[in-house]
Parts: sequence; C-alpha cells; structure tokens
Amino acid sequence: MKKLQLASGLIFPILKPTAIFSIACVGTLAMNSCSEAPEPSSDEHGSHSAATQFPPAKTSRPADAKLYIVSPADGAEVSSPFVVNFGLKGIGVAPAGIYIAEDMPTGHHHLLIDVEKLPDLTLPIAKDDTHIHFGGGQTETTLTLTPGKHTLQLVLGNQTHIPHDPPLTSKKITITVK
Ligand SMILES: [Cu+2]
Repeated sequence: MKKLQLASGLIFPILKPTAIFSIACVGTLAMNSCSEAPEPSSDEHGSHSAATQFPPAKTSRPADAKLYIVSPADGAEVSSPFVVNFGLKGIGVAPAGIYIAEDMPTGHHHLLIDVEKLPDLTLPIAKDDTHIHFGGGQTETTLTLTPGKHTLQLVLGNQTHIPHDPPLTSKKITITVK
C-alpha cells in the first residue's frame, strides 16, 4: 500500500488546470517529454492527426490503471466533517471538458455516496447529492455526513463525465460516522 500512496502522491499536489499536461505525463508513464504542454498540431507530434485529437465517443484507458480511496480506510470510524482522499494510478487527472489525446488518457473523479448499485457506466454520470463531480480535477474532498454507516465509491469519468472503456471504479468502502 505504501507504494500506491507514493505513486499517487505525485498526482495529488497538482490540481491547477495549467498543470494537467504534466499530470498526464505521469499518468502515461512519461511517454512524451513532460516539460511542456504538447502541441497537438505541431510537427513534433506529427503522429497525431487532427482526427485522433477529436475526442472519441468512448475513452480508453490503460488496462492496469487503478482507482482507490486512500482514506478513510474501509471500515473506519470517523467524525464529521472528514476528508476523503482519492487515489489514482496509471492515468492522469484533468478537469472536466479537457481531452488531450488518445494516448494520454485522463479523467476526473466522481464520488458516489450511499449509492447501492452503480449507474449505467456507458452514460454520463448523474450530478446530484449522491453523485459528486470533481470537475476541477480535485483529488480530495471534505464530507459532512449524518451519524451511522455510509458507503463511498469512486468512479472516474472522461471529459464529458462518461466512465472510461472499460470503466474505472474503486472498491466500495463502508465507514461509520460517529
Ligand atoms: Cu463529472
């Protein structure tokens, strides 16, 4: 677990939209130079035609990408309000609306609170009190929940809030709020 947290630590601190390209580099294991934003139409990146830059209907993602809740731990007892840390490995975080390229997949977090059954993961994720979007590229949030048991689960969504193909979801954890 220590290794996972270390890896996610690289992603966590960088939240500003201006930093998304370097985050994407982390997510794709530095396939391109990470020193500056890629220019989609420049000669340097000539392998990307205009067509491949257009967001596809389905966004693929690395097979080994992982989405997980760093904290609280599954089964933890917490006092409200409490912080939830999102963990992501093998794919970058980018704000909603941002699409970089097919070989630089990114997404943003969605936290499902007390959602019993996952929604249709081929459609945009609903936006309501129990499906919270982090379209700014946030990787943590502070929650205030009523005392008792609650479940938390993350789903990564693409630039249009649609889960990737295949979808990236975290384990659903159960916590008890004191
Ligand atoms: Cu979203």
